[in-house]
Amino acid sequence: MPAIKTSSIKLKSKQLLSPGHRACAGCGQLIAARTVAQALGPNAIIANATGCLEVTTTPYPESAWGMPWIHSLFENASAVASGILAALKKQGKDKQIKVVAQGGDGGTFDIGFGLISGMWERGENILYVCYDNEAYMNTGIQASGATPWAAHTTTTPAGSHSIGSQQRKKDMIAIALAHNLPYVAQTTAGFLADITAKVKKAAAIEGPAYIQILSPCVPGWGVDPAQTIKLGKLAAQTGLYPLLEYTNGQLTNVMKVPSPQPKVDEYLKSQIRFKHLFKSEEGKKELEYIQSLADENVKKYGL
Ligand SMILES: Cc1ncc(C[n+]2csc(CCOP(=O)(O)OP(=O)(O)O)c2C)c(N)n1
Ligand SMILES: [Mg+2]
Repeated sequence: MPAIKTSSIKLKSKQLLSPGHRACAGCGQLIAARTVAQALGPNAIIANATGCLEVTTTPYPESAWGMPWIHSLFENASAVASGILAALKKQGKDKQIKVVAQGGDGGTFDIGFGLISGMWERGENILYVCYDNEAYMNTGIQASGATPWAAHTTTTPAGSHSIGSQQRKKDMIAIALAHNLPYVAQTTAGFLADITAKVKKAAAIEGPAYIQILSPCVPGWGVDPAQTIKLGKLAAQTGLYPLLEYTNGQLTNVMKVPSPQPKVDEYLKSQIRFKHLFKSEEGKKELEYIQSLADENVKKYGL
């Protein structure tokens, strides 16, 4: 066998999501997805919604996935996962193989939401992972239901008449909890060991589970590729995107913010999508408002 082929086979057998894919250097979503894949192990089947993760890892005829993985439409990863689970049940294999659906925030908060809600209603034993980079990145940074207050996107451009997005981020964690899921968690690409622990816990639970991972996006947020992990950490440490874990509807685990609590400015200032806030008196007021959202979280979740 030619040497090049042998080495690629070796690589495949070692990694469930291999490097050499086409995501941006430093992509928070790919770092998180690789961590998720490694935590799941090979006995899992992933249904993946359309979005950056799918596009960058599977340009036909190549695939970076070393585990069973199927691309669905943008909106129906959860329905495809339900079908996979039904087939595994029929074959008597549903206890040995974990079914996972995953997608971006657009595919989760907005366009795939109806089918996700149905999957949760049915109480199916499927783990859903949302990689939240806070906009429709794959199609050119359009705002989604996950886009935070005052962020510049191509559909919420900041300028003389606008401070960026004027919608508050949709609370998908609360929506998941409203479906009475046995396991709901939030984490960020700044805490890879936390992702691993949460995925292992969620995969071991019988029933539907939801994990939402803040995934800093290099072009969409306008950040340096070397900063994505740091931003994932700061998002949680400021209180804006806290690390949370709910078991049977009860908040069972949080990561406390450091003392002193870093100000949101520290998190926002290196991101081009928020740069307009640092240029005017009006922007200063918005920064105060964003700080109040972080402080609200600190109180609400006891951070
Ligand atoms: C029904 C439908 N509408 C729109 C699209 C175009 N589209 C493909 S990926 C995408 C954005 C994905 O955004 P998100 O789910 O947040 O994932 P990201 O790329 O940000 O990781 C859109 C709008 C599509 N493929 N199908
Ligand atoms: Mg997105």
